[in-house]
Amino acid sequence: MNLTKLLSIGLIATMGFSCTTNEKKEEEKASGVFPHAMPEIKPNIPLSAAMDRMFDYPAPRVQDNPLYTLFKYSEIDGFDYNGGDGTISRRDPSRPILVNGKYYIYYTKRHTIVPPIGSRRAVEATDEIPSTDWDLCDIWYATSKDGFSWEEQGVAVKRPQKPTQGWRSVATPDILIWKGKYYLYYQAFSEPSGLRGDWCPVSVSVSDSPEGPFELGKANVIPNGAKGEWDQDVIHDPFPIVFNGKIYLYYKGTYNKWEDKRDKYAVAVGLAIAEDPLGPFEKNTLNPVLNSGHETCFFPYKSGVATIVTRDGNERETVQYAEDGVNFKVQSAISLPPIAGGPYTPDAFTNSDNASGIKWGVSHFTNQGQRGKGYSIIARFDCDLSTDEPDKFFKGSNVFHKSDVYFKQGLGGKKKSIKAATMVK
Ligand code: AAL
Repeated sequence: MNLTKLLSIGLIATMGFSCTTNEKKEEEKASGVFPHAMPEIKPNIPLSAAMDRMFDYPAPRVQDNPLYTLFKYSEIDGFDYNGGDGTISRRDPSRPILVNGKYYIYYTKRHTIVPPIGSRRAVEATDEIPSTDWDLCDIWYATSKDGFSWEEQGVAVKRPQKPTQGWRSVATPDILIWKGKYYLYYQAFSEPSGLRGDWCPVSVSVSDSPEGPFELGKANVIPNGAKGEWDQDVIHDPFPIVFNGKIYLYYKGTYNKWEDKRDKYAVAVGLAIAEDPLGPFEKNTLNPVLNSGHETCFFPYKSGVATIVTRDGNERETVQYAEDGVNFKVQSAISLPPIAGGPYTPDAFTNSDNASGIKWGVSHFTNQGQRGKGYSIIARFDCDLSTDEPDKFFKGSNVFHKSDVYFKQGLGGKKKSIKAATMVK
């Protein structure tokens, strides 16, 4: 092709493009109708509330939204569950950390003579019979070279001797690396879970190595709120990151619940900030900072903090972001979020103002096993909530289940008897 021909094609193409753009603008102005081609910015025409807020997301199309992702799961082999008889359980894993070429995760492990009898029967729990899946547990750790295949190594934090806090069970850990030391924050139960709700203070243990030994650093490191405050009873799922040069520790609280209003249960997430891992932790004055969520999952993202909100509340199954780590806004709605997710977060402790986000992690599945033999397993999840070149595989906008997933949900409430009566006829 000669140069003249090339130039003229270029000119025609440019003219064509500017005509289309101009035409589009004219069209918009003339009709005030939303255009066929997706506008990159909010068009200057009257918009419905839904189309107006579409431009408040990181991108108007979900497929282009860096804070939207699909989640894909892989089984982790190498963890023995005693044939699934409910006597061994692993749950609530920490985020993986990478030290000297090896990933480490920490998690709740229960190995009891019988499966849990349930929180409603907590008074019947003994030194050998667990009430809940996280009763009579220790914190164990596993390592991996690739994040897919893991090897259990042993106990990281053993429940201490009575009466030290946590003698009944230590559970739901997450890890902080701060000035070369490793800190595990975890729930320390001194009674069977279920006796007074799911009551336990948070302890922190410290070690010079990711492999331990971990020694108790401080018990009750994040104190409960005063009577009448939302977090008076529950400080759960402690989850530390480094942000703004400080330790930002997010935690879950269930409220509006105990003692006499169990069916009014609500969940929120609070933030406590410290300059030293052993505290003092100061609670944010705007707490709670999330109106939804359950197990906590936060990560530094660009110059702010992002979170995966999994279950409970109006904003469950969303990804949210806060430039200041406090005022979170919904960025996307997601499907199949990782429950109790611990994301591998390269910038969890780097205090970066351009954090790269996350691509994988570990999470748990509860409700394994037959009725009365409940236990949990840890699995790997993959996703794309990172600032790298997007992996299109994770930006698909739908998840389709087989019908059995829907049918297995079952019918309850008043309609159950209507259905039963109809079926008989
Ligand atoms: C979870 C967490 C906390 C609760 C229990 C074990 O998944 O929210 O850890 O106490 O359930």
